[in-house]
Amino acid sequence: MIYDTIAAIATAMSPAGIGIIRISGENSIEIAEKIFKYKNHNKDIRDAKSHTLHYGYIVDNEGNEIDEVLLSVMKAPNSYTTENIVEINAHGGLIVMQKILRLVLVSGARLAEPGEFTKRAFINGRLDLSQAEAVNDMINSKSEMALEASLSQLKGAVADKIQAIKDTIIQLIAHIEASIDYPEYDIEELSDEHLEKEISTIIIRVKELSESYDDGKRIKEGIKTVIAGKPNVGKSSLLNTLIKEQRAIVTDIPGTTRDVLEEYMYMHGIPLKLMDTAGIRDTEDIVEKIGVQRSRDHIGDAELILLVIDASLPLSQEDIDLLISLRDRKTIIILNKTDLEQQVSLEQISEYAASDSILPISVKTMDGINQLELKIKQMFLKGKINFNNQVYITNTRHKSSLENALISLNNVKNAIEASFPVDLIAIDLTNAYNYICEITGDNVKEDMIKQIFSQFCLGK
Ligand SMILES: Nc1nc2c(ncn2[C@@H]2O[C@H](COP(=O)(O)OP(=O)(O)OP(=O)(O)O)[C@@H](O)[C@H]2O)c(=O)[nH]1
Ligand SMILES: [Mg+2]
Repeated sequence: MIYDTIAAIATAMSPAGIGIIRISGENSIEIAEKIFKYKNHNKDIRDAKSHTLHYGYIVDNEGNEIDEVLLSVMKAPNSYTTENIVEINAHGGLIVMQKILRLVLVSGARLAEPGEFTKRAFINGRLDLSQAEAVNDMINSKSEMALEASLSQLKGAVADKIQAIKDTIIQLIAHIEASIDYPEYDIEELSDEHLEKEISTIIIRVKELSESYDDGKRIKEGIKTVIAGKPNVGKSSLLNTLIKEQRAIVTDIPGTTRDVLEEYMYMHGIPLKLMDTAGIRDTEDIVEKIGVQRSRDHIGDAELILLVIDASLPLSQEDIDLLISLRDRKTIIILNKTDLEQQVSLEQISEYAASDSILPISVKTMDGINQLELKIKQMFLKGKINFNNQVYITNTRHKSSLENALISLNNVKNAIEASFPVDLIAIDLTNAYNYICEITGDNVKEDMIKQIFSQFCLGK
């Protein structure tokens, strides 16, 4: 299909060495001809071969040189969008880039909407929907691991799994439909046992993929790790040390942190979303009170809690209350300030928590920080989280399509058990198929018809 020609600044809107203006559509090379002049000769850019780079100037309609650039030409269909693409590599100044973009727009392009280049790549069939979404995820990746997950999705890892599931469902539908529509061909009917077995296998595979979302989400967003404790124990200091940046305000006044601070970090291969919270205590201060409530809320749905206790002060009731309330949670108890004289002993804490979850450290001298990082790593590698080489879905839309497919597949299973007629079963099976197709964004009908006839060679 032919669309209008779109253009946008493709690089970040900040001063940089190089900035790229991207133009895609039928007229992009004509537009380039209007604004580009070769440095050393008078050739016509329209004669350029695909995938070539050209050195020259961008000039306005009065012939003024705006910037010295490298211009690349990628002709349809071998480009990102499958359309003619011109990319102008300009000097990255904001004013220059905007000037060039304006010139491109005046010369016949329209300003692209967000994601429109990738949308065209999808509409023109170069990427499926899950791959197009992966492009966006890659751009927004906060860690190497998240980047790997989206790269594998872009390469089609999710699409391959989906395809395998789709193939199995469609074979069943094809078989059922053919036996309904072409009784004269005497197609062997599927036995209920066979059908049930096939459906159960599909359910397991869909479930597996759907459940990979939790790990996928962890990779994308990090394991929610809340640093908690009463005021002034060193929570904010710990956050700053772990992320190696003076991000949170640290003072010796209890109640310094009022709001929740969130930082993403990558610890020994494990992505963490670290949260520094307000120290928990009873207070009349309205602002602090809200902060304390937020701390409690975040502790409520944290996956890991780093409970900090000031070991240079006697254990207080506030510490004990927190220790008790976190008994059944995944918690590391950090006895901080070991550089000072100790008032809290390991034995005391062992009354409330398993001794291998307690760790003395000093944020001030960095004693124990390595052990803390190792402990966090151990906790997650011991557990069921395993981030290696699996296919994860990381997208909520995919998750909900898979869940809907599961509902339909379970309906199929129940219908078989209740010995419903096959055409009813086919309806639910088709629903499941359509939900799965939503993930890759396929055209369902054509796909299905093609499959049915290719499988059975009917109607020749
Ligand atoms: N001696 C010593 N002092 C520390 C250590 N860690 C933190 N502190 C000090 O303890 C005080 C409180 O530290 P913060 O990090 O602000 O404590 P917090 O738990 O975030 O406090 P609130 O935000 O008020 O809840 C500061 O004066 C820090 O310099 C440590 O390991 N040793
Ligand atoms: Mg603080």
